[in-house]
Amino acid sequence: KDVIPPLEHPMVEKEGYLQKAKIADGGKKLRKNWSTSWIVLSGRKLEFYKDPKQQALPNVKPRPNAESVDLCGAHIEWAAKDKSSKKSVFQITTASGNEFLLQSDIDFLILDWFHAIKNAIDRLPKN
Ligand code: I3S
Repeated sequence: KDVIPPLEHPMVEKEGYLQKAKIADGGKKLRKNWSTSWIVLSGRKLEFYKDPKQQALPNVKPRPNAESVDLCGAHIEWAAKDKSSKKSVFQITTASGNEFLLQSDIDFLILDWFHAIKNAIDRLPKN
C-alpha cells in the first residue's frame, strides 16, 4: 500500500550531521564559515538545521535555524583542492547561484551523502 506523505512533510530519504559552509548566495561570494549542520534530504530539497530539534519544530515561517535548498537544476561535484584544505568536501550549486560545501571526515558517510544527493538531482527535471 502506498504511503502518501502530507505535502509539508515529504518522505525523508536521508538525514544526519555534516560539516557545512555556505560560500555563495545568489552568485555573490560569502565568507566561509564552517559549522555542524543537521541535513535532511527529501524529494526535491535539502534542508539544513542546527540540530534535529529544530527540524521537529512546527513548520511555521520564518524558521531562523532552517535553510531549504531546491535541488531542481542544482549541480553537485567533489570540490577542487583550492576550495578547502579539508578532505572529502563536495559542493552543491543551486540554480539560483547558492553554493554550499559539505564535508565529513568519515569516508563512507560522505560518499553515501554524495550519491544520495546526486541521485536526487538526476531524478529531477533540470529546471
Ligand atoms: O577558503 P578559506 O577562506 O581559506 O577558508 C578557511 C577560512 O574560512 C577559515 O576561517 P577565517 O575566515 O577565520 O580565515 C576557516 O577556519 C577554515 O576552516 C577555512 O578553510 P578550510 O580549508 O577549512 O575550508
